Amino acid sequence: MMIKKVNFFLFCLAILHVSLPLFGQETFNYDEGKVGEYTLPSLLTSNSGDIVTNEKEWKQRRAEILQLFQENVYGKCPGKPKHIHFEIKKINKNALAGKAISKQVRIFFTKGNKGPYMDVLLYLPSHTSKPVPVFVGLNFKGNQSVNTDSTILLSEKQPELSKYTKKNDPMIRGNQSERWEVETLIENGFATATAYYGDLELDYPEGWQSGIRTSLQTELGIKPDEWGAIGAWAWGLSRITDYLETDKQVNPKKIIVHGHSRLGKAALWAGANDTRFAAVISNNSGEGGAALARRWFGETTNRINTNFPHWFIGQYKTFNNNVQNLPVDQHMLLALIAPRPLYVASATEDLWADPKGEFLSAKNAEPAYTLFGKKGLENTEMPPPDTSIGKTIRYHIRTGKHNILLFDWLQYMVFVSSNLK
Ligand code: GTR
Repeated sequence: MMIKKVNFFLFCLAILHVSLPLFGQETFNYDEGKVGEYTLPSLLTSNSGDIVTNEKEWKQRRAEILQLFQENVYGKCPGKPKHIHFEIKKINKNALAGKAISKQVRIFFTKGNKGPYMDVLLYLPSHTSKPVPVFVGLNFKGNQSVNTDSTILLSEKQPELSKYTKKNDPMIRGNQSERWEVETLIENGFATATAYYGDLELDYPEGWQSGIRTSLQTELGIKPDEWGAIGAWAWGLSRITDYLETDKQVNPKKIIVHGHSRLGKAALWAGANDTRFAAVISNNSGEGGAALARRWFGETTNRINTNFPHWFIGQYKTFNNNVQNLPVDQHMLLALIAPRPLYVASATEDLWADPKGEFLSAKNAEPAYTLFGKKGLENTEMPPPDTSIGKTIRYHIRTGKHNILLFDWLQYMVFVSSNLK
């Protein structure tokens, strides 16, 4: 009898062992054959069970979905601080060999100029008679990293990060310029605005203590644990937009938010919350960004929450081993961008971000676009590498590694020009 019980116990364990990867996703899968079955939460079925069939009903459903993401993934998203103000630190009318005007603007979030701030670097094409569209995105290593332009003010916050991470990361002008096609954008009539993401919150688990989640809690009426770092970065993107709306050289109806990787997650969340962003671009944003959480491939919910406990709220961690119970999946985040143009991009060697999961997520966001009579990806199969497909939702998978490169930028410019007439 005893032996039988033990055998039954072992049998159960064996079953659990087989099924845990599918549901708990505690190990990493790179085998398409092992992805398994999953069911996505229904985009167009409201909390009360009604099917959404038109724009008007979508408005309500959209609010429900936004709330589900706030409560389960990214946390609350505060609005514009009452005392926000801007200080122009530097204007260069002859930037980039005369091709551009650069403006460096400090955004203060509280009264006076002693409180927390973020430093924005804006390049505008010099030879334009009318307000221009602008690409807005945060950078990983300080404004001086985006271009070798010696007039860019050095980041004040970036050196602080090295103190905590103990990684020697000297500030080198232009060491991220491969990712920032400033000249190409300017030559094509676009402006580009950026700020260091660490101005909002330094990217390490205790970074919130010296970031805006702590310093602005009274001003914004939100406790540090009611949102996460991704939320803080997304909030910062909206504050850049607050400034851009005051700049006469910028077209406020053509503000495009973009981001790579973790900053792609932030760009999507910013685009979901702030409809002033006329178009949204996610570059290799992966888990917690464009990629479906339920698809067991590459990074998992468990892994992202373990490695980066500061990115999302505590509630998200409760789904570490049962992602199938998460009331949302990322196609619903993408749908929050509808009917605005959305670009999702992957890279062939970036399996960690699950390119197919990013594609399928974009595909499953389509029904929201259809409600507005907009065309999404249309294709049901992933396109071959280096081919962009779709209209209002567009997708490509670039040959190569996890990065944002000239090929990506060229697609984004065409996408914006054709969608934001
Ligand atoms: C990875 C992380 C990804 C992605 C990436 C990045 O370590 O697992 O989710 O965001 O970092 O930001 O480069």
